[in-house]
Amino acid sequence: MAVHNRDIVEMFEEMADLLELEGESVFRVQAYRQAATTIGELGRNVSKMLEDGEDLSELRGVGEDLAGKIQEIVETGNFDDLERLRERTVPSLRELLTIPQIGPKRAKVLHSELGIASLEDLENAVEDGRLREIKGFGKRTEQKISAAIETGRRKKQRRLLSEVEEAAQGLEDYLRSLRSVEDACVTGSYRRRAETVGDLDSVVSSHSPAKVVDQFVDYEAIDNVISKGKASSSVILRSGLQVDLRVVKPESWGSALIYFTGAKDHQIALRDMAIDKDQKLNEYGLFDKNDKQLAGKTEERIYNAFKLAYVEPEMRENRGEVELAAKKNGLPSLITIDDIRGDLHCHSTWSDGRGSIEEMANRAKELGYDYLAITDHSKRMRMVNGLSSDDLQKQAEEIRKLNDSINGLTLLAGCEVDILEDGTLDLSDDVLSDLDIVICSIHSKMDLSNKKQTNRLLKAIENPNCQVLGHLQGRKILEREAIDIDLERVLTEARDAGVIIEINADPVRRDLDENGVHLARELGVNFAVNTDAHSVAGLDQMKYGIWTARRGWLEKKSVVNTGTLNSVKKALRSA
Ligand code: DGT
Ligand code: CA
Ligand code: CA
Ligand code: ZN
Repeated sequence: MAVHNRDIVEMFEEMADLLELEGESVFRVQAYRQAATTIGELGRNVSKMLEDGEDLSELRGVGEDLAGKIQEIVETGNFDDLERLRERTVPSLRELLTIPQIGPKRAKVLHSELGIASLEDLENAVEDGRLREIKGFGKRTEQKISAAIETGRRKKQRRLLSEVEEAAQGLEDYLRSLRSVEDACVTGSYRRRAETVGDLDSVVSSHSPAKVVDQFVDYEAIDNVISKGKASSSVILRSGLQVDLRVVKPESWGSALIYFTGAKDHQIALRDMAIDKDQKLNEYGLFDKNDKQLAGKTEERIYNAFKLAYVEPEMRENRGEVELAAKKNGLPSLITIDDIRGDLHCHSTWSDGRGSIEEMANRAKELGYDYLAITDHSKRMRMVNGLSSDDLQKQAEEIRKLNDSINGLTLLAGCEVDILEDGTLDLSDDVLSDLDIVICSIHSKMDLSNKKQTNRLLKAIENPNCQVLGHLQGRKILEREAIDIDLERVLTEARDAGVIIEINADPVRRDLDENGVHLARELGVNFAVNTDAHSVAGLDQMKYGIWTARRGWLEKKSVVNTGTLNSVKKALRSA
């Protein structure tokens, strides 16, 4: 499939921005934004839906007009209106919109007041202190913009794992569909399920490499071919993502997988083991000193030749996994998504979620879960309609009523309560102690000093109603740094108090991050992997949390929501 939902989302979002920059009506701008949201949350591929003859204008916020545009994108890979708009807009002006603090309105002001028409202009204006002279741009905004320019520079080179998934799967499908291809796999950081991905490294097994390369460069999602050799090629996809291809003979398939999956340091550790035995390991296989191939066909055989157990890609970071693989039963038996029996953090239309409690419950049932905790925001989060004590009690009543009518799934009445600046919680203890589950999270004052932020969390942990710490580090991948805390101290206190640490599965959060998970695992804390879903589709994002758990070497036993409802209840600290 050439066109992915994400391509459409990006085109519509860009369209909305450019329309706004042009001063178009709010309604047209909003229409594109709404449609982008809808497509982004769709569980199915839009091209497929069109193939099946489904009527896209039935989708929320997608009328006849936008359905037509989607069809155009799917059929041609292009979107005429957007192309024309792009041509009309100064390209460097569009760059400005990549800075989160600058929307179309501010971009227009910057242009008219200071003649700023590019990121470079903006950076100069920040340096000269000219920005703060404009109405609506204080010193703080100036600082934030300066930081965002820097982050943007880093971000340009890397993407979230979730943003490259459709492209990687499409590529794998395409390669596997070719007759001369025996097998194909996207390796590198993508296969290791890292948080971000620089490029995609595809490895193909075939008896006729040159033929595969010829067919590869014909792939319809390719924008431009950088290089093309007898058994390798590099291209840029229309989305801007780079893809490297390497084709090997079937007898080298396993060694090529190990080489290109990396990480470099893992693979070098193996190579050094070979050197110690007077052997040679490269992408073509493991060879003795007479260049006779000892292994290469599968990854297992290579690990085997070193007397190592198979190492899962998520663990190949040279963090000690090679030493463990050398011991009998030394490697952890990593948690898998099938181990998950419920989700303990999600939002509904009661606060800022887009699915009703019932819709969320139905999806949880489809996922085969035994339980789902509804944990809407507390009142401090006014902009997302956070719940007051009264609301929450009403909601809990409704949830308990719903439980009688739903079979096979138990809903828990919970709350994601804000940890206030002084470490107290945003709802009273009587209200909290009546709930089935209380998640405590920080959503404000993210820039406190290490000492204040640490004390804030320690204070929250002291409250016996605090059962789970949600997205503890508060970072957003490629967007926002983690809060500054003494993580070891917080995790230790949480462990001693019986507070569960969340691994938030939202693909921009993945929080705790993998380093935090390693530390917490060594300290012996209990985890919960939760989606924090704000829509029905959000419940399907569990895998990103599982991947972080696996990268942190977690086994099923240290994750509470792999257990029965009863065991979860026991794991939750009681007030
Ligand atoms: P990325 O693309 O930055 O997210 O990270 P990776 O891990 O996918 O790295 P990439 O694309 O540069 O290379 C893919 C794999 O190829 C890498 O994990 C290990 C292997 N590799 C790349 N460059 C070297 C190298 O200079 N030496 C060795 N031994 N292996 C390399
Ligand atoms: Ca890569
Ligand atoms: Ca690469
Ligand atoms: Zn939250």
